[in-house]
Amino acid sequence: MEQADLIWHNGEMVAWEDAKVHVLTHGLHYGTGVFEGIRAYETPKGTAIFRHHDHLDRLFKSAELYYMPIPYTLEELRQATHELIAANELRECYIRPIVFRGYGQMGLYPLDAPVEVSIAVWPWGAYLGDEGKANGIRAKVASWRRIPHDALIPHAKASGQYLNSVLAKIEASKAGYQEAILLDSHGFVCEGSGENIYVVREGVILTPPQTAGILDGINRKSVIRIARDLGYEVIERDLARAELYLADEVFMTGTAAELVPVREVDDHAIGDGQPGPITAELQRVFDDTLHGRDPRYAEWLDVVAVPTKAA
Ligand code: PPE
Repeated sequence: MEQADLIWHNGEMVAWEDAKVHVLTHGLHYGTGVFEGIRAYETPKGTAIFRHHDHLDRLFKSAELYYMPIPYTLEELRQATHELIAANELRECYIRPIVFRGYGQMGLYPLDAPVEVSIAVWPWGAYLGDEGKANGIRAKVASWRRIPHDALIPHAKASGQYLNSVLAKIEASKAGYQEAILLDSHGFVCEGSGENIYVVREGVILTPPQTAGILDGINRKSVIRIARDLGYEVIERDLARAELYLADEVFMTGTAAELVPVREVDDHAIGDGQPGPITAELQRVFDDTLHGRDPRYAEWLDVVAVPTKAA
């Protein structure tokens, strides 16, 4: 991975290589952590963090669902992130805040272990590759089902839950595909290993509902809003696996991945095997939105003052 200079760790700026934890950190053993993936982009107003408040709000909700009180306010973490981006002199970056149970207590009762908070920022290019973003990726339905609501909390972005995504991703990669699509425990389409998923059929955009075990993606909300503003009908409903194969277009969204067309699922070409027109239009408007080129969505940008390196 690419590195930056500084990481914010429990209220201090520390050197990248010094941002370390003890091997008996609770979260390392039991996955007791929650995190966010956020991106900042260069915009005409300077570097801006996309839907920063919404991501931090989800971080606080994820923490609460796992009984982890965060020892900072949302505003403190927002400010810390601004300072961190400025201190690292980054114009564009991925932002990874993580809240986790630290060192001091072993065993499955975590409430006496300290809650630690770190924020890292670094440059992270196209998650599924530039080629994938431009021409679409090949995806495979995983044999692993997405974690059910009655075993874990799909609405929480929790570290331990990602073992499920990791298994699906390894399986898809070893089979030669760029991404995995997970079905929910009822066999309906759920999401990618790190992205929400959408199908376009006869001009209508379909996406699995909250009850399908999805992560309630910030980009999902954004793209649904953009699609409706463009006049498209967006329906949240259960999707049968074959509806992926029969789709005119399939695409995915996520912070790391952004908006990525899917050109094949399980070796079935989607449409004519190239990104379709609705996907391309949404991708263009979404990209303009992220980069502050669309005034309709200016309220989603949290502008950071970053000194230029040359100055
Ligand atoms: N589902 C899952 C399981 C998921 O992890 C993500 C984000 C999404 C949907 C899309 O959510 P949103 O980013 O709010 O639109 N995945 C993050 C982690 C990726 C990683 O490899 O780490 C991300 O995109 O940052």
